[in-house]
Amino acid sequence: MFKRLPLALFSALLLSVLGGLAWWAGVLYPPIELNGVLTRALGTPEMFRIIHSIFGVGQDGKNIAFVGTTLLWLALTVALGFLPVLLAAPLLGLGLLFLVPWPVALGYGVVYALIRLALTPFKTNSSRATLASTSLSRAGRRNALVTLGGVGVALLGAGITRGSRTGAVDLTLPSAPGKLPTGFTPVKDFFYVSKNLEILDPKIKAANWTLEVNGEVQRPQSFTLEELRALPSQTVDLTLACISNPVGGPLLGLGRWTGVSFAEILKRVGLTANAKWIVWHAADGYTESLPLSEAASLELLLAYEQNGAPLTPKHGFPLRILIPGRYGMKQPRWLTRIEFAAEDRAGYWVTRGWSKTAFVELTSRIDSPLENSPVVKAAQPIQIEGIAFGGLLPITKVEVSTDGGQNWLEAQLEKPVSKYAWTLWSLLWTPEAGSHELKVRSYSSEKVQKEQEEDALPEGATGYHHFIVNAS
Ligand SMILES: Nc1nc2c(c(=O)[nH]1)N[C@H]1C(S)=C(S)[C@@H](COP(=O)(O)O)O[C@H]1N2
Ligand SMILES: [Mo]
Repeated sequence: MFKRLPLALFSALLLSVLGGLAWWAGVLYPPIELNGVLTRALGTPEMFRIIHSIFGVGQDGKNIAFVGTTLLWLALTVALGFLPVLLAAPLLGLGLLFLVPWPVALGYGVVYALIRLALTPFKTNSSRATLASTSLSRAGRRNALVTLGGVGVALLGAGITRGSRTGAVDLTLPSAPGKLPTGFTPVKDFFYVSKNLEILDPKIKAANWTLEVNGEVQRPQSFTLEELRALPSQTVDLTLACISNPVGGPLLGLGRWTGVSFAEILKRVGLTANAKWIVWHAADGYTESLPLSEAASLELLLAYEQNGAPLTPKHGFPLRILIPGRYGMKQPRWLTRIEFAAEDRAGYWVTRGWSKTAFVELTSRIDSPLENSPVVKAAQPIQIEGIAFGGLLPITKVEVSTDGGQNWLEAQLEKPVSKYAWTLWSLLWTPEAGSHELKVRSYSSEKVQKEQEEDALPEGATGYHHFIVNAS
C-alpha cells in the first residue's frame, strides 16, 4: 500500500504538467472541464448565495471553485496510483469521456499508461540487490527513459502545433486610445468575469484566427480580422453589466466599442428560410444564442476595439459580440463562429440555471460617498453621485433618500453619451451630524426600478442600493 504512494503522487504531478500544457498550448484540461460539469450540477441559487457571501462577487468565487475542483481532481488521480495500471488507465480514459472529446480522453489514457509502465522497472528492481538484477535494472531504466522521452517529445510536439495557432497575441494593430469624455471606464479598470481561470482564457493570435459564419446561410464565409477591419466600421458607446452583479456592485462599465455591425455580415452571407436562431461560439467553448427575430431590432456590434484600442486578450481579443439591453452573459468574447440554426441551443450559463433572455434590470448605484468608507463632514454641502442603468430603457428620473426611504429628492441627471450608456446623476446634500441612510431608485418612462430585493440568480439582482453614512 505505502510502496505505491510515490507512484500515486507521480500521477498527480503528471496532471500538473498537463495543466502547464493547457496554459501554454490551450489543450483541454480535465480539472477545468470537471469544474464545468460540477457547476452545471450545483449551480443553484443557494450555492451562489453561499459563494457570494463568503468570497464576494466577481471572479474570486470562481477561482475558489477551481481550487476546489483541482483538489478533487488530485485526490482522484492519486487514488488511481493505487490501482494496477491495466485498471487505472482505462478507468481514467473512460472517466474523461464525460469531460473532454474522445481523442483527448484516449490521449490522456495512453500517456498515463505509458508513463506508469515506464516507471514500473524502477520499483521492481530497486527491491532486489543481486548482480543479475542490476543489469536488468539498467535495461529497465533505459526503457523507462526512452518511453518518458518519447512521451515528452509527443507532448511537446502537440504543444508546439497548438501553440502556433493560439500562442501569444499579435499586436501589430493600431493602438492609440483617443480622449474619452468622463463617465467612461478605462480598459484597465473594466470589470472582468470569465467562466475560465484567467490564465486559461484564450490567447488568440490574430494571424491564425478567422470568424466562421455558417449554418443556415446561403454563402458560408470566413473572415480574417483584417477583412473585418476593412468593412465599414461603427462605434457604439455601451454599458456592459454582469448578471451576477448585486445591487450597488462593481460589475458594470461603460466602453466605447468599435467594430462591424452584425447587419453588415448578414448581408454578405444571406440567410436560408430555416434560419431562426443565432448561435455564438467562442474559443473557450463558451456558447450563447439569440432569436433572429429579436436581433433584427437591435444594433448588434462585432467589436474589435474598446476605447479606441484593439480589444485586450482579457476583454475578448480579437472579436466580441455586443448586444444592447442584455447582460454580459449573452455576449461572448473571443468569438470564432456565428452559426445560424433552425433551433435554439441553450448557452453556457443558461444550462447552469441562469436567465435565458438576460434582459438588463433597471438599476441605480450610489458611488459617492463611498459605501466602504461612509464618513462625511457634518454641515458641509457635498454631492451625492452615482449611475443609473436600464439597458434599452432610458432613465427618466432618479430619486435619492437621505432618511432611509421616508422622503425622496429628485437628483440631477446628466444626458447619457448614448442610448445604450448609463446615466450619471448627482444631488447636493448638506448632512446634519449623525447617521443617515442613503437610498437611490430610478425610473424609465415604462418602468420603475423594482424595490423587491432579489438575488442575481437567475434573472439579475433587484432592489434599492442603500447604506448608512455617518456625519460628524
Ligand atoms: N467566451 C466567453 N465569453 C464571455 C464569457 C466567458 O466566460 N467566455 N463570460 C461572459 C460574462 S458572464 C460576462 S459578464 C462578460 C464579461 O466581459 P468582460 O470581462 O470583458 O467585462 O463576458 C461574457 N462573455
Ligand atoms: Mo456575467
